[in-house]
Amino acid sequence: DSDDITEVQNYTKAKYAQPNEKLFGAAKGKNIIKIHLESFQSFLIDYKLHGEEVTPFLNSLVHDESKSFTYFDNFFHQTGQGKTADAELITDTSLYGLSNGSAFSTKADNTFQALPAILDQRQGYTSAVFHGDGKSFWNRDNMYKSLGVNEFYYDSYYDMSKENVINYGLKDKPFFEQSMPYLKNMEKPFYAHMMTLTHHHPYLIDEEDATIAPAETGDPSVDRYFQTARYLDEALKQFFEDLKEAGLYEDSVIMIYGDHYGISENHNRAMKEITGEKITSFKSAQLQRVPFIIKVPGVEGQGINHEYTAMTDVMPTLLHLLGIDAQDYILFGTDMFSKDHKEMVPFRNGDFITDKYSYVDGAFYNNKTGEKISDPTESMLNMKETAHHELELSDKVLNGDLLRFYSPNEQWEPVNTGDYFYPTLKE
Ligand code: GP9
Ligand code: MN
Repeated sequence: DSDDITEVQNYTKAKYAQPNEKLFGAAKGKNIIKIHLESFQSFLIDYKLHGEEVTPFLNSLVHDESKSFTYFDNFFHQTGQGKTADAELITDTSLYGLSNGSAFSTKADNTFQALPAILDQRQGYTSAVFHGDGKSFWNRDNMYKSLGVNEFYYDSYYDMSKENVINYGLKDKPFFEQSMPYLKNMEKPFYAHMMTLTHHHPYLIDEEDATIAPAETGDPSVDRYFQTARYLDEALKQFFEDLKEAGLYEDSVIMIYGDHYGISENHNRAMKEITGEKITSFKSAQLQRVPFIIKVPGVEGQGINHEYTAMTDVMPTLLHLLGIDAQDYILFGTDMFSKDHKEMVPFRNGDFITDKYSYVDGAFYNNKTGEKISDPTESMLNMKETAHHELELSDKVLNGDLLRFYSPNEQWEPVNTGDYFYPTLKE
């Protein structure tokens, strides 16, 4: 009830981090292109297989000589069973997914105060999601209405001929290619979310699309993981060229993130060969890093930023870049560019990571040495309580549909899902 939302509000207001003055409003009015790298883990960045870079294009953004991009190398996914859908939920609402199942599937009728709706209401943004799969996967066609997504381009908008499709859906190269005309036609400013798919378990790839030999661990999905990552990297490179040609590159915010791990703990033997280290539970937690790369037009990139950050931080960061104070909203993350950004990354299972130590499977570890800490300090134990409390509060929001009782500010109008409709282009 409303007491519960007050408890949540007190927590998030106390956690709030003031914007970085230099960046507040720096992206106001700019188009935002958000690119979802399916199953992409940060260990792929700069990784060399058979002496070759696996993802040369992404690596070139990470080591950007033009100083446009900032790469967060300590950014973590926080997804649970909702996988892709959790990544979408967390980055657009700064709430956590559920500990069981996917909120996209079970909480789509809730009230949300999500980025697409806020950007529309505050600054006239048009939002869209692009994805080469059926519209009802993860209940997207219902959930997007509650988030305030204006346009949804799904399989009926694409040429899904046999040669264009593998595994779950449209291959990334035709996906980006065929998305361009829709993107170009969008009303500006827009918030466009491009969701790739080919680099998805079990990493199937057609021979003509494979431009790097598989790894040789003998674990087939691990071995192919590098081939689909390479394919995704090439698709992305082509998309950047097309954006430049369309005049959409220079003046847009471009934000790239990995959605969740691609290699589960079932593949620890092969991953030992890949990383050269035994995959302990501590190591496994460290492997939950996914890339977060961002370019803001007119703002010099920072190169590699080592701040410990995560998916819940994305929405407050974007709000501040657009000049909207995050303080009004119920958000569990904090602005990654703020001096007061909070370096505590809770995972959905209750483990968490800070810039100095990790709490995994009931034990604390020193990040630098990987050694178990047998006598955790008071502040470490308090941090554990805080991380768990934060997850519980987020669960209360979703399970009690608490945002019904919350009005962020005078500008906020509750989303009316009846205003949204995602017509099928062809059967
Ligand atoms: C399907 C795609 C895959 O449309 O988003 O979802 P995942 O299996 O990664 O959650
Ligand atoms: Mn996914």
